[in-house]
Amino acid sequence: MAGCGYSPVPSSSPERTACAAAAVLAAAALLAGCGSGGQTSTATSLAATTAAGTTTATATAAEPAAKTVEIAVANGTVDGGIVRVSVDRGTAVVLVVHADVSDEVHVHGYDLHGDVTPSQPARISFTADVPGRFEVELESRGLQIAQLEVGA
Ligand SMILES: [Cu+2]
Repeated sequence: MAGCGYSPVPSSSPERTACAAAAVLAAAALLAGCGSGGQTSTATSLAATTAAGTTTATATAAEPAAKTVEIAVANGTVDGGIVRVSVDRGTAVVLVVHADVSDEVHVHGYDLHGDVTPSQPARISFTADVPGRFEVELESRGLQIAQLEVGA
């Protein structure tokens, strides 16, 4: 808002109103600034606002992005500890599990399996459409490697 004070346009009242409105809109449009001057500034702000409105609408309508979760197991433990994953229901999830042993990755609840070897990570893709809290483990070792939490 402070930038409005530098407007070189002399007509105070209409410009002030327009600038105040533009300032609010400009703030929404990532501070697209109204400091550089009168008519041009206002036009720019309105254009930016239109673009911002379009962006917002698009973002709202967009599908949730896929969540990729990398898990690394070495020497019988999970790098950084058990990985906790929390996603909204309906999120596309990709689990990528690297291990220094051959085993089978098991996603409980969803009952999904994927083989892992030292040279080939397991890659399990699914849509998290069942709410709850589920273990992911290296099946034959009974080693929990992640906890998947899916919101209701
Ligand atoms: Cu299991």
